[in-house]
Amino acid sequence: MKTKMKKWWHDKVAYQIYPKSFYDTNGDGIGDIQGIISKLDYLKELGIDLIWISPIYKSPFVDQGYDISDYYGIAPEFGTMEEFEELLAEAKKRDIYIVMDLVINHCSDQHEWFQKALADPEGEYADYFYFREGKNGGLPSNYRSYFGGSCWEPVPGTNKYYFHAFAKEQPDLNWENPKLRQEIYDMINWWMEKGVAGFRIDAIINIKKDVNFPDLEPDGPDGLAGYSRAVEQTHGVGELLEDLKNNTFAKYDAFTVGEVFNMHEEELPEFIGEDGHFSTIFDFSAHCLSDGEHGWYDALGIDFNQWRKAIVNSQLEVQKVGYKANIIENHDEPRGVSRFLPEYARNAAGTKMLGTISLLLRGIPFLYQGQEIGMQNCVWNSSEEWDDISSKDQYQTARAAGVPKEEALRICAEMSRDNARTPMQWSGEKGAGFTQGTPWMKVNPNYSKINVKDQQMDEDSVLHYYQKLIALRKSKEFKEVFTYGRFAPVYGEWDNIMAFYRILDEEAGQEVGNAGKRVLIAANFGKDSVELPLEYPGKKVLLSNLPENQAEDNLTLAGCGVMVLECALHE
Ligand code: TEU
Ligand code: CA
Repeated sequence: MKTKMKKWWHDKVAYQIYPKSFYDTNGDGIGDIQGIISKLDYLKELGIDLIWISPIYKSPFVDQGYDISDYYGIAPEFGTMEEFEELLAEAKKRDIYIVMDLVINHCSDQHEWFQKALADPEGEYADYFYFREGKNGGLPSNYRSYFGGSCWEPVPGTNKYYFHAFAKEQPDLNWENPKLRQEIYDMINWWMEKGVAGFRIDAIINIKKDVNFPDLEPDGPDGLAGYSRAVEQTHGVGELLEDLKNNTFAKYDAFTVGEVFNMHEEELPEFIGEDGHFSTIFDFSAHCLSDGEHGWYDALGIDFNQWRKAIVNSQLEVQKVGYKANIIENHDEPRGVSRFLPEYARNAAGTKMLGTISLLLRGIPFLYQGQEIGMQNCVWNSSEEWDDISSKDQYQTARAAGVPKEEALRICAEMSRDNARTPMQWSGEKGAGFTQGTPWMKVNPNYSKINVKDQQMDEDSVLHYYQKLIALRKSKEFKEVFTYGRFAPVYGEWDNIMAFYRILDEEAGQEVGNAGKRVLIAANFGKDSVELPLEYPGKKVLLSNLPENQAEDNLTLAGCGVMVLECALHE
């Protein structure tokens, strides 16, 4: 890719905050905006440039804020608009950008628009949504929503149904309606004017519908077909996305990161090319490896070779076109340490190894709260412990498919979104230092072993390692190569080795002159030590989770060892 045009966000390191579980300052057991403000210095020290905050708008919290009832209001659980403005100002003082979550495929059933639509199902607000009559005495189509059950829910007092891809409390907005689109654009511009740097854009591919809602081949005992299959077959989202961009983000040079599943691969340049719909989109290629055909219960475990292949292929494809945002985990995914590392590697060394790979891939790194201390999946003793609407549904789905109770619990415990939503572990004190009160959600019992405070006092901790890792990525000398250097996989035929170069040369599309560089990032996911012959003489160890040894001809990597080694650019 010829990256002649540099963008302000190319070299940023981002951090996702799930506000409800981040830090509670008033003892109600719920994280809040003041909690975020009070941790800005912590994030600054970690090296964070940009924060994405999961939704903080007014919401009934059926889906934890992804069901918005007022796009212009802050949820009182989190604070006030004045406090949000204070957050913007405090972040700015520290050169930190704030990115909001934009949930515009759907709103809450409590939103004024939907309430007006229900009150007058023939009126103009009904056309903000998809109100449809049933077919052949049944529902308008046979789609199964993401959270289970039909995508169609009766509109009371009529013979119509409204469409929802997610929960029934999250009615989908009708993007074919120009009035609705204008309302959304006005709202986005209002937030941009307030000073946010951009948006993470939720479930955005879903905005385009085949408005004929054709039935699909049923794929489960309920006789329904998963809605994602309809999304896969839908075309034309690009037009809507361009309209969105041109009326909003483009005017502000905003940073936008799309949450995109089921994209047609050939559309990647339109999505994230130089002049794409978005600045970037998340790379979920490793996460999608555990998509089950019918749900979590028939998901396959992730094996190392598949994982390596998924990431390498994705990196090679993306660099022809633009940048993806790299993640290990987020608020919808289990903890990466518990998911992508074999059991013997779920320790500090393995955690540092996984973090090094993720942060030094080509793309925009996003850390998720708690990742920097190596938080892991929680122990779940019963499905009752979950709050998450999706975990509950997946458990029911597994049971309905005949999976025994114990087994259904075990599987869903591994995949539950609540693994990422347990409170941030700030200290070994009661409530993990997250709250003085009763936390809204179970605290992971391992907080006495894994927490910020202890790690701050330990030079060798995961937290200190992440600080060094981010500092290296942003260092004057290596920022260019880690931002614009191309990705080239190496040692792909070696068992358990995940390794790649980042190379700054003419081929990387930059003017390099004498400043060319080659950095090798090599990790040994195995148990036993491995000796790799170096293709290019080693110059300097930049970072490692092993006792440092200068490698020149060979690189010795103990099990769970990772090394970042500057090598000679040419042989
Ligand atoms: O997630 C959207 C999300 O779409 C997933 O359900 C996705 O379709 C699926 O994993 C594909 O494999 C976003 C938010 O991140 C999530 O928290 C919300 O629950 C959801 O949208 C609805 O707003
Ligand atoms: Ca609170």
